[in-house]
Amino acid sequence: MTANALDEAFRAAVAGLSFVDTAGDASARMGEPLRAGTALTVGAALELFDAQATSRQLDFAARRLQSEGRGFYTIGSSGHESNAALAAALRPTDPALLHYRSGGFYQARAAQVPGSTPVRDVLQGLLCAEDEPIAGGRHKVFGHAELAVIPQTSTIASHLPRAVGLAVSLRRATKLGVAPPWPADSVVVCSFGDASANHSTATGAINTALQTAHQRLPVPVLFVCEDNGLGISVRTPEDWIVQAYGLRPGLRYFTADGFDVAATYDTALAAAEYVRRSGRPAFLHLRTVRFLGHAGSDAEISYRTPSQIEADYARDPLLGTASALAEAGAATPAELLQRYDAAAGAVEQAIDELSDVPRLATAERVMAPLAPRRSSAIADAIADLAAAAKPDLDSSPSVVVGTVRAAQPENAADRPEKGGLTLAASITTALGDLLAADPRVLLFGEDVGRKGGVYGVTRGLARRFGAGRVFDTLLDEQSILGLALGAGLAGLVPVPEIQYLAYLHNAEDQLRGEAATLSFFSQGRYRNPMVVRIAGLGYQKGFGGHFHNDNAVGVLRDIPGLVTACPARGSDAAAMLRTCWASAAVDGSVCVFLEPIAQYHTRDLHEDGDEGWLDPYEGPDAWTAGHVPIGSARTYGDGADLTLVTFGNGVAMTLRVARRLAAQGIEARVLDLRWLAPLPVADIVREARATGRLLVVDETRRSGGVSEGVLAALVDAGYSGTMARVTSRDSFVPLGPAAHDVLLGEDEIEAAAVRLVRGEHNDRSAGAAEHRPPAH
Ligand SMILES: Cc1ncc(C[n+]2csc(CCOP(=O)(O)OP(=O)(O)O)c2C)c(N)n1
Ligand SMILES: [Mg+2]
Repeated sequence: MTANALDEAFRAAVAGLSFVDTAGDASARMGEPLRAGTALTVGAALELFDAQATSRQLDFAARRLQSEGRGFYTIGSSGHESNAALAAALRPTDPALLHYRSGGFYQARAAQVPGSTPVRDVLQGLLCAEDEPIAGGRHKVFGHAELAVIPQTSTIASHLPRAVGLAVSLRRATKLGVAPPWPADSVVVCSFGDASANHSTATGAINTALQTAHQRLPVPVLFVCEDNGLGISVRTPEDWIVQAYGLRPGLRYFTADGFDVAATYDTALAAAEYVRRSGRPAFLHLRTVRFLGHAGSDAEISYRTPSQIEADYARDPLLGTASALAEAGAATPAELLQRYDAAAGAVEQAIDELSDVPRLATAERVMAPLAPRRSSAIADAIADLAAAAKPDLDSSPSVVVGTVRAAQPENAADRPEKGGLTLAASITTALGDLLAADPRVLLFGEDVGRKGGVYGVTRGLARRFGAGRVFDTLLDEQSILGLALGAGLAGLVPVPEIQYLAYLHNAEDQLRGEAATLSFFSQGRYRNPMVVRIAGLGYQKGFGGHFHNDNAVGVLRDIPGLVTACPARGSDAAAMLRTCWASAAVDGSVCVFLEPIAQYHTRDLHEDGDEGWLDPYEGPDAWTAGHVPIGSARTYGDGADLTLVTFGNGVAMTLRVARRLAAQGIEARVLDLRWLAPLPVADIVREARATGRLLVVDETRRSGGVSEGVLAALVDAGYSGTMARVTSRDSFVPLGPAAHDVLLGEDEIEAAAVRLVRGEHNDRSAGAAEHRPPAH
């Protein structure tokens, strides 16, 4: 269906409406109900018609602008404009996460906020204008900080976990004394399509909301399904949405036909009131039609007949509002068409004003909001943290480690004897310090609360800080990350835990598509700071198999702006955790804190009982001096023969190998990357040039693993020395002793180091055995 055909059908239908002349002064009736029994006044209905008409005219303009080569986006809202009534039923401060067809909502929301320029906003989005208010020309999204509209990605339903997380967090933040940016009694509204309602992200988020409400915790979220019966070309089975969501215990279901503006408004009002009053989730099923195909590029005629398409004209929500107004005697057909044309005129005028828009023209400008890193502000935040931590530490139950206090670890292996803590105990203690010093910090995940995490890393923290701050979640990684996304928006600093790296993969888009893009698509107007703790990597003793030893980090390394920390030992872990916290709090960074499980409770480095892998836990006085900036490596030794670059489990292995090499007269230095993204490039290049021979010791896979980044960084920097790598194999990790056949081992590291020093490295790199030339 073309825009012209829709326009003509609407004009003809309005012209044919019968106007009921109530013989009164229409302007005097603005405050009266549109019809008996509705809360929608005549005046409000006229405003809704204007919002709907404006949205429709913007869809027409989008097609025209594209045909002129000026516009770049044509997915429209035509047929869905009844969502304007939803906006009118909500407060303009109710956070909204909108479907891409919620154009009517956007216009009506903006009409509630003086000074808004919603026509210009949308056009600037279509034109990719650099001064568009939310994405700044990076995408066409509905979003505006002053309108409480949080921009969404194109990934359908991916915003629902965040919406649920925000609903849970608004009241929780207020309880914790943290003022969220929206009123504590807000309703969080999220809209999505009928096909999207089947997506596991949607079903998971709705389930999470219900499970939360089932525990009598507030989760004031209104799910709005804009049901046009189609997902691109695929029909949603008749009555499926009501079957799926109309009968869910705990989910109050409301339904409205978008053609009937008064009924839609009344139903939305009842739904919003229910959610606000009860703090429980509700589902509003808004029945719509879809005009103009899925997008400008969609040849709808290939999967729908002309008569099917034309039958929808009679259900046009603009026509519905127009006919209700005519029937009420509030506007004549001619007056309605005048308003419709006035909306077109306003759109045209705004287009003229935007005839010469500035567009993003350099990579630097595109990337500017990607990941701000204000290193001195991060350092200052750590100094402030130290000041805030001191009074609490003085009074908290803790044990003295050297001259420093730390929480008492409950795992026997982690108890300090010679004045040091394991990696796990250092993380526990540092988490405790963060919780004590910053009331915005929340810790949550599967088993994080009572059990204290699968490996005991959060043990004791729920008891110490209460279930409001350290708590168990349900078993759904998308929802755990969604809670973090919402909590960050609400002004908190969430520290979610994912039990194993393998199970991040299952929810990865919440990090990649949602968390990491928000700053980019909102120019930092919205941020979702977080520090995602993930237990991962291989070499676990006692709990084997791939899923508990997953070493696939490629999926993290290529996410623009994401910080990935990977501490090898306790002292680094504590300092790096504080850095991640500060970066999240100060710059809104999305940080992954990858904890090598196999090092959690390791005490010894070279020999049994040497306790070489225990570290003192430094107290607040040392935090500033001990600050570890993002992207700064740690170097062990100053051997001149060889530089061994490693991280994670590799650090302890490589330090042992370095000792064995020394016994053979090879002096190596060991560089622990500490940060897998951004890589400490300057440190790598400096230490490589210091010896002229570099071996990357990488426990992750040969393909997509960390070594690729290290070697490429050296090539980019023009490093001219020799270099080689040893890695784990491109395999999943098997259960039992065979794990060591695919995971990198110390013998392999040592042999490669010796070969490199002897100049034999090129033909003997591990993992490439099948390509090796015959041995000489
Ligand atoms: C996760 C994901 N898969 C596929 C797509 C491609 N896609 C975009 S819109 C769409 C159909 C959505 O239909 P529905 O939810 O009913 O919304 P409607 O467009 O009908 O309003 C699809 C498959 C996507 N954006 N995201
Ligand atoms: Mg649909």
